[in-house]
Amino acid sequence: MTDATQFRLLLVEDEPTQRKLAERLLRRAGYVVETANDGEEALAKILAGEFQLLLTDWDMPGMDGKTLCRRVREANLPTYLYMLLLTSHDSTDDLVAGLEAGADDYVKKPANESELLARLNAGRRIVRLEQSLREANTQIHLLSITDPLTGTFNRRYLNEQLALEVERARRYHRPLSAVMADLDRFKRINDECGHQTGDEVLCRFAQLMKEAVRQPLDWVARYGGEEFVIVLPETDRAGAIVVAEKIRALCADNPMAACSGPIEVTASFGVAELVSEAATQSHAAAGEALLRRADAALYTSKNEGRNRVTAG
Ligand code: GH3
Ligand code: MG
Ligand code: MG
Ligand code: MG
Repeated sequence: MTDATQFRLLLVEDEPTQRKLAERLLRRAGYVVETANDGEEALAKILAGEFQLLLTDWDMPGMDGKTLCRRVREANLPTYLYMLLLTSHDSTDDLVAGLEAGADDYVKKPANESELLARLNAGRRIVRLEQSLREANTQIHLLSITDPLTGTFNRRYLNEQLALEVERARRYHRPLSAVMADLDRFKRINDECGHQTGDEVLCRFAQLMKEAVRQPLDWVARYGGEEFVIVLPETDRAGAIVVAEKIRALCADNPMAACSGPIEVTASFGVAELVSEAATQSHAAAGEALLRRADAALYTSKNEGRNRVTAG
């Protein structure tokens, strides 16, 4: 955001002539302006729409500007609204009360045009700062739950989210299953073709799993090394076997490019469904037990010759 045209501003003023004048000034400065005649109308518009700036008169019939500021702050909007009070109250006590109610700044009436625009400019800097902070936070959060190599969720997310899935499944009496997947003889691919090819195979396998499930309801996490967990809410044991078998076949039937031409890559799978007997365990402990059972089933698949699905 670099200029005023990308800022939505709500102007609140009960006096029609003053409102018109201010509206014209703000539009000329490039703001996208909406108006309201009093505090109630303004609050409804703020709660319904996305504004970045509020310029409000203090004295108005009904809800006044100071109360409006307080109500906006109490609403805890998802994005920051910069609020500027226009006031003929000029005692220090009044101004302090306005700022304490949640206004960011004030301009005394009658407002000097260039001062008003300069103060709104300062408001835009705050709004931009808050926006970039929010974007950075989202990005950091995403990084903190993503496996950098494969783009699946990571172990941290698995631990936290699986407990929540267990909680939801228990509360609504819905099935929940987990599939543990492990590439077969993967060490050999690394040894024969190098680690980089190994990495590529891992990424392709992760991609294949993500495409095979119903995102975002179903999700895939890297458990570690070449082991992944597929979490399947609303899915019972039989359904989870179907998903695992589909991925097993997709993998086995589609050779992946490697150092000396395409190579067959297979994987083994262990399936488990959340059991109700575990209802006394904590959600996290029940999630861990679910994974242990899927892992035991995977171990059976490995022992029985690999490239297969076993359900516990
Ligand atoms: P199995 O069929 O019994 O699963 O045999 P395996 O060779 O797949 O299993 P093993 O546990 O012996 O070896 C796993 C290999 O996975 C060894 C390790 O170097 C490799 N590996 C783990 N993480 C990565 C990674 O991020 N990139 C690459 N290229 N290799 C990885
Ligand atoms: Mg007024
Ligand atoms: Mg393996
Ligand atoms: Mg392994």
